[in-house]
Amino acid sequence: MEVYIIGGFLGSGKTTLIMDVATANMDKGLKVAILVNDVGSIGVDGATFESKGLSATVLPNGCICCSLVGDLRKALTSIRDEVAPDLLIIEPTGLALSSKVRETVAPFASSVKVVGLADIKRHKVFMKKKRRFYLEQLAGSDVVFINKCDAADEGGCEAAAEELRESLGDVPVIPISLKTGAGMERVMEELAS
Ligand SMILES: Nc1nc2c(ncn2[C@@H]2O[C@H](COP(=O)(O)OP(=O)(O)O)[C@@H](O)[C@H]2O)c(=O)[nH]1
Ligand SMILES: [Mg+2]
Repeated sequence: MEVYIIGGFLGSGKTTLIMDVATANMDKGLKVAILVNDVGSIGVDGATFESKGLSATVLPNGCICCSLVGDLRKALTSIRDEVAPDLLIIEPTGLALSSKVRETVAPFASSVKVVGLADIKRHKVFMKKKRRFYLEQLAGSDVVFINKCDAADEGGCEAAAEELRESLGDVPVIPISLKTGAGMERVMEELAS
């Protein structure tokens, strides 16, 4: 099974992105499963996913990058053996380091892709006040999307993308809006091709 890990702070649009990506892959005939560890909105996410016909596993009360590593391994084993999806999409908590989740997931997956989701509305504040963690969380990604560009000032998302490219090095950084659909063809190129 292929695995996508969608990292980023609470409220940056992880669940919204996962629904779009899961739907696009299901439309292509793939079997898709979801594993949610987002303590902020567990009930909602689990129910929402199930209502779309996705197999959803929820791991509440902890973080799969640290206290729940054992639970994550158990969940991965049972998803792989019992659900056997083509694609598993994981939503860690907003505080998880995706690079740590990747380490745990790798032995269970034929391939792992880590996506970092940033929120343009909070980019400036995070660069100033939470810079180290913000960049460390995004740095483990194979691709970074800056979301909510519909709510940015003219040129704001491109400037933020450039700033992140300078800080993160080799990672592609792509401005998008999950609300308006701007940049979605790049999202699907990366995650549903
Ligand atoms: N303006 C705007 N809001 C968005 C966009 N994408 C998601 N949101 C909203 O941001 C909020 C948090 O989204 P959610 O997917 O739950 O984020 P998560 O906590 O990372 O899973 C929700 O109210 C979404 O409707 C976007 O592109 N633009
Ligand atoms: Mg969520």
